[in-house]
Amino acid sequence: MMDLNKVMEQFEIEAKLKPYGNGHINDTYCIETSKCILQRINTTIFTDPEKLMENIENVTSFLRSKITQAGGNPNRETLTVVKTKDGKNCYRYDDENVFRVYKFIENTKSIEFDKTYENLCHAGIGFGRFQKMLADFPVDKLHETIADFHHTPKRVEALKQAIAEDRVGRKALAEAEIRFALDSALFADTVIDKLEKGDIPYRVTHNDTKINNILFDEKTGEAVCVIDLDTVMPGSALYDFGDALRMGASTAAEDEVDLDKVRFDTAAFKAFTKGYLSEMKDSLVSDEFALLPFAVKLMTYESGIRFLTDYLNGDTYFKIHREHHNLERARNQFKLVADIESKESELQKICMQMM
Ligand code: ADP
Ligand code: GN1
Ligand code: MG
Repeated sequence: MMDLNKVMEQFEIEAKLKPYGNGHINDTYCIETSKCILQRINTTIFTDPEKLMENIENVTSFLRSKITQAGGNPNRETLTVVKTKDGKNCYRYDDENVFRVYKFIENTKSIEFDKTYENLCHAGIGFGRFQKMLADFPVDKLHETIADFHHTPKRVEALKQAIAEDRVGRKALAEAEIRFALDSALFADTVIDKLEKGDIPYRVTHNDTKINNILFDEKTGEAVCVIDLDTVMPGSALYDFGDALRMGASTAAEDEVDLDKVRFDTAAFKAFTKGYLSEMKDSLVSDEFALLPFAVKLMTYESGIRFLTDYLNGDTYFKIHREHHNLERARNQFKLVADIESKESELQKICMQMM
């Protein structure tokens, strides 16, 4: 393990000395150092961290001025990148070890499990507002940090290649899941086709809208700040909406193995959608609006095939905690896909009632 204190010395961290107490003998000072987050960027996945940090710097600066104009608190409502002493956005120790520092956002909480409908409504407002505030950000200024991240048909191609190669001899263990994935592949190109034809717009999207990528106010429970901006790229609003509900409206964790526990909760969908549309209703074009329920199915399917592909490739992408973890995750996501499909018209009705 490298010396992380040495890493921290590279960053411009404010440290103020303030006289402390009322002692009559010694000179006493309190060293006030701003609380920060240190992250090592995963350079296996994000191969160009400098470009990634350029995206984050541009997006957060843009948000900062929007938040200020709206009378908000930019130190709380968006991430603040702490520069290195030589003015860079990250510190490259070597090719595997690249670090960044953000100011710590105080008095907030993360929600991992046990989300309430109220949490989901606030998450919808948070992600919707994030998209709305970035509506006039110049999309072409952004680097693609992971190529074709939500290009579902290319994800299907990657799965087919993994099946053909069967690198670690797991194909036979995943027959049912492979069949489900390939049988369902027909709908994979719906969103990308519409983007490419110009029926729906490319927007600045977050692309990883898990509920734990929002910080909530500790007291009020309101969404304070959208974090984890590594995948902010040009994309579709549908990706963010669908991905948030993939986990947000599941009754179980993403890797729950008891599939009877894995269901799509339409009331959770309603709660999130209510929050999301309160921000985005006037911005969405009709095709985006019509595809909201479908997007949840699509993103859940995409997530399932990504887990399955990684399983067949020998677990090289997602961290695993047990041998068949990625297969279990894929199974879980496919169970959810089937459940979402059976509820799609009900979800459509919920959306119509909110217009
Ligand atoms: P990962 O990409 O590994 O998911 P995140 O950027 O989401 O990493 O950070 C992991 C966790 O650290 C978050 O869920 C949140 O709890 C906490 N966190 C990250 N950034 C901040 C911050 N600026 N202030 C307070 N907490 C933070
Ligand atoms: C990864 O880093 P984390 O846990 O927020 C992944 C997402 C997946 C998610 C599945 C860059 O997100 O795309 O949906 O796992 N992020 C990346 O849990 O691949
Ligand atoms: Mg995260």
